[in-house]
Amino acid sequence: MKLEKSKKLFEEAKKYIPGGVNSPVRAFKSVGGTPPFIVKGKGAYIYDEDGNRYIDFVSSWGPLILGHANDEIVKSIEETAKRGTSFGAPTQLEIKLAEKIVKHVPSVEKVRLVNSGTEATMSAIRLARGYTKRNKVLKFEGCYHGHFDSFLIKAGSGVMTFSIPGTPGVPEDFAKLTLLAPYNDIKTTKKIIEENEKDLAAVIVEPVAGNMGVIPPKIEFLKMLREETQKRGIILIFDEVITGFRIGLGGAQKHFGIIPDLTTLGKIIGGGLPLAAYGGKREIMDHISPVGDVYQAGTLSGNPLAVSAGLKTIEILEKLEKEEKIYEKLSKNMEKVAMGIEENFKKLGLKFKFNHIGSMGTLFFTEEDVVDFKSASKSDTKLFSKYFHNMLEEGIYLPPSQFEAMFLSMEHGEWEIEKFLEKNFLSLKKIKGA
Ligand code: KE4
Repeated sequence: MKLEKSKKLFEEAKKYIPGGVNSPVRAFKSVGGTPPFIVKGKGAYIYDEDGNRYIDFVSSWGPLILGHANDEIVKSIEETAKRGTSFGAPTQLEIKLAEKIVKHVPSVEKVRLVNSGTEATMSAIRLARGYTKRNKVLKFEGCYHGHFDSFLIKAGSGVMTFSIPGTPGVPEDFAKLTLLAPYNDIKTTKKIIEENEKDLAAVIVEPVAGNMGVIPPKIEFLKMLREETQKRGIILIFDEVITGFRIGLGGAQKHFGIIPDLTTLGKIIGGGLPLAAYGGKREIMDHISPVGDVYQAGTLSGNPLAVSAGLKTIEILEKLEKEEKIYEKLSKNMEKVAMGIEENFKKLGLKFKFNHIGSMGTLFFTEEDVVDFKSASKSDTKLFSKYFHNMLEEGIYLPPSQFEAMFLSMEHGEWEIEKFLEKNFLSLKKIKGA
């Protein structure tokens, strides 16, 4: 791939923006090389400044389940923008989106819209602390919930890619209020909950891990979390920023039949615009200002522009689910990808691992089953980088990190899947030869 223009733009960007990017993982630091500067996206494709076309499996890190520049979503944004983008006042549109979320997400009786996943998880933690009058929170190694101080303790996305355990700038006092347990480890987690039950305000978990690469939960692990928190009045928070409306209209909680006290959402519910949410039981949510005394606010929260994109997205998903069982279709397509990869492994005598659920998946360069942060960390990131660049060269745009998820959208059809598998074979073969 010719990347002359992107190279120049990257140098230009670095003059004004730290690392030339507005979110670290985009800088390709963990895979090396120059990130293509994108000019356009349509359907399953993105195009860079040098005129290269890629099949996009990043989907803006999850939001674009309907593909890039979906005509109906663009139209809805255009129409809304003509009436004004933000008023800082209540609008009917917000009720409509809140209604959809309440209708589909089993745990949500009331919901507050915010602007990013970090804002959603940060607010959910504050609410849990305010509601329980306790201070400690338990998270899981390798799970990432955004860049709120209390979470940057071995987070699995971004930070783990840079392998920084925690990060400078987080006060010791914050860090010590966050407990860590291994994902899917029932025994250790139960013990930590028991030992800290008096101080634990919340347990926050990605019900399907996406930020150390994709790791589905053991159902007994989620069941244990629900039971152990329930009996101690600890708030169970499912961080469904990735999985919400990704593995079904009701997210992972509907899929696994395990209902948390609070849920955070983002990505898909904004349809590609900045919008996220936290919600849950009325009894808990009514502790949020102005009803209750736990404060949280936001200038652009629920702004009509982002809400119109999110609302249109969910309306389309509802229609597609009714007419053609879109989520089953997306899962079947990811099954095809998984089978094809396994076939390529066999042909090449490779024994790597491909974890997937619904339309999200990760190819781990390790021969051990990947069930938690420890086993994910055994992946050969150098091999991943070679594979990543081989695929990029072939016009396949994957997340530039071993510890992220690739996504299929409604726009990834037979041809795109065949192309992916063909290039996957070539890229793996090249590595074998390397
Ligand atoms: P944002 O603040 O980036 O909107 O959301 C934070 C967040 C919260 N919870 C989960 C489960 C998440 O995956 C995220 C953000 N995901 C990363 C990628 N895995 C965003 C990409 C980036 O950091 O640029």
